[in-house]
Amino acid sequence: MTTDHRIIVSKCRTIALASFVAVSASLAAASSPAPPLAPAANSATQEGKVAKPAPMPKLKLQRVAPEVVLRRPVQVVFEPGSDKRMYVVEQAGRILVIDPADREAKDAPVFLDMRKRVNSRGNEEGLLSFAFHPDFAKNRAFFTYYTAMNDDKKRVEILSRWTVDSETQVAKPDSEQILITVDDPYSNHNGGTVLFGRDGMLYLSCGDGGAANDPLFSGQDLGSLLAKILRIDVDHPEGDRPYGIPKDNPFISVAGARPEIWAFGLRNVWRMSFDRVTGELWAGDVGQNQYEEVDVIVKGGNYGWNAREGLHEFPGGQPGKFGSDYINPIVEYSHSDGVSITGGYVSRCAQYPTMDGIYLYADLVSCHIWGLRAEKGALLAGPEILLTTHNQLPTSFGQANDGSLYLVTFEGSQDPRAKGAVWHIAPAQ
Ligand SMILES: [Ca+2]
Repeated sequence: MTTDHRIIVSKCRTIALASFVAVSASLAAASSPAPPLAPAANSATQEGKVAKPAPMPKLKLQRVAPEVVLRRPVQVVFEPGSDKRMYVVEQAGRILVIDPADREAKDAPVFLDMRKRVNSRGNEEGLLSFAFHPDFAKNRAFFTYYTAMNDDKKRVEILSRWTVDSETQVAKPDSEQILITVDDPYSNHNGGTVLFGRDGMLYLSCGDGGAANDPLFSGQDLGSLLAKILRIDVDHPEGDRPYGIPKDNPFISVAGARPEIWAFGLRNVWRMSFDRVTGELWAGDVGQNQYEEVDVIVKGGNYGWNAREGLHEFPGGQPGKFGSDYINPIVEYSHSDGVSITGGYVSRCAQYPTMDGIYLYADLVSCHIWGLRAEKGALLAGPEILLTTHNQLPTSFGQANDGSLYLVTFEGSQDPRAKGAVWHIAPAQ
């Protein structure tokens, strides 16, 4: 979501093709005690020649349930095993269910209404993300990540677990169990995506807490959960914690470090996703004044905030921290091409083979959707603009069980009452 004080955007800018800086995959060792797992850096064939990647198709959109009114939709999630049940997250705190094949739908049943628990006053506050447990079919569990005000009227970010009523297929309103509460100093930069990896672990992205410039220097502080990606085991509580710490988390033996941390130095990962084939974790990290970045997240990785913004030294960054000991983004783009990155997904849909392996991402303000191909952290092709949505502001992407992709947008503005839409993505030809 957008950063700083650019709150209201009434019209998307149309911008020429991005002048990206493509970044090689020569990943430097992190400045952290535990080194990251550095991806390999080439896609050479056995003959030593680099295979030419397939061209990327332009994209087209088809609106889902066009008569259903949505307010500030920020995510779509599909029920495991059922592409007929698409869950749309409204930022104010509701989750609605839509059958994307039903083009005549007039309204959408409410799966969860937690608006009274959510603080959605700030542009970046609200119910931000939701995920089903991998064993949802058995345990009927799901998870939410949202901003709230605690009993002392202080801002907090909350990760919690809920249960669904199997008969009604609606969330049990009294089933919330809070797993993590993070003190949040400012209204902006709250992350955040919650999702599960193929390893069965829950991953959560937390922003740096807000204001500007990372004033608490949370990015490089392993004692803080802010500006991090966390990884926890929700199935094995330990002691006082309602969750477990995976034994292979990178900082469990580091004095003063929070053991939940998987990666750090990330300013505000609004959206992230796993590639279903490779298992790689892709993140769009929202920049401050100049650069947005696409990152592939690795264990223990340090992505440089606030010493760096993208590849560049950040003015006002933590003294003495700028250097080369950070993992480079796959690509960065400057604020001449957009203002706030919306991370997407790697397309993995048998119906659309020309899109296979393309990572899609967008910018909330310029409304471009780009595609790129990468392999093991090395850029192979792109990024190219595959579509510009103009007056539809891309807030999120979603992926169905069949691997096909969806786009979520605000219509025209980020006004607090803005309507929104969900779109199915397909190749234009
Ligand atoms: Ca915040």
